[in-house]
Amino acid sequence: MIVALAGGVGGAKLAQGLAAVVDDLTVIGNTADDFELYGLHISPDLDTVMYTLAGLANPVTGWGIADESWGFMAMLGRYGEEAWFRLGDRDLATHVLRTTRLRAGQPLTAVTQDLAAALGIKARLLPMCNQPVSTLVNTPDGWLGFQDYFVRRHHQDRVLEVSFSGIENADLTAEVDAALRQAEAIIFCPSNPIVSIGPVLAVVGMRELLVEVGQHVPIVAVSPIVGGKALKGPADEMLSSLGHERSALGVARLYTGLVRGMVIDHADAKLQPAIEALGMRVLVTQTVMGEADDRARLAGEVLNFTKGIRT
Ligand code: FO1
Repeated sequence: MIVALAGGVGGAKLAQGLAAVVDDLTVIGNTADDFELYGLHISPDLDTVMYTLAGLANPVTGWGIADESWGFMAMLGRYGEEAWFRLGDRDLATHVLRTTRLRAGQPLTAVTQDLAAALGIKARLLPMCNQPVSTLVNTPDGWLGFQDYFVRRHHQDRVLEVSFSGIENADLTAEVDAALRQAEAIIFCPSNPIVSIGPVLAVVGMRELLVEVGQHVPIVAVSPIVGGKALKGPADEMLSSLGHERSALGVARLYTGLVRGMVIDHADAKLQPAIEALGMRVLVTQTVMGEADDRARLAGEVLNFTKGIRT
């Protein structure tokens, strides 16, 4: 069984590639982007992975559903609402069901698995934890909720600090614990290392478990930074403003002590010796993913790379 840790759109693409080449895949998704809007529990990263694995994702944005209709948003507009977070009509059904089931007392893990199964997804999709965790971003204008920073303010603010509110109460779920203990390889997808993979690693007990499992199972990460730039989103700016190097090497440094291998792009081949000096193996390949075939191509290469890593 292969376990992937994933955040937003880049993570979802590699998860789709992995699902095409392995029979038994578990994806552990970031839930620190979750927030409440109009009384609904929105889990953007879980939904991005879920829709991508189901073949439903909007190919242009990467989030949301393809061929959406926007009647709900249009009606909100008529009421004069400043609707900065766009919820499509089909997507809305996911949030309504998730919220109803959470209110009825089901844990997020069970709700997520039910929704994913109903969409015909074979891979196991697990939230990183069942407790609420919220990423907060400190900016020159003060602390902002993650979606406020990311969507409403178009991730333009300088990020001075990041915190994960509620993380001290976030435990490993039995499902996440079992998946990691059964894994033959663990892959950190090309997701933002600070706000997508960061919260997953911050769940109480997660790092310790990864260190334990990593003694006999290869753990590798795919860099979301190519040629000093984030493939999508603010990971590059965030790395520099938080004092890290804005490169695949900067990402590798953040994962030191956890991962044994880094997958980097041809554009970053010159970083290979510096990453190897951290004690990691390096695979240099094309990490920028196109459509489904290309995602499966990268997934296959990453899996072969894990097989060559002796633990
Ligand atoms: N991202 C945007 O940039 N604008 C949106 O209006 C937006 C709506 C949205 C609705 C549902 C959903 O599951 C995701 C949505 N996202 C939107 C994406 C998302 O908020 C971010 O990409 C992630 O949180 C970052 O990983």
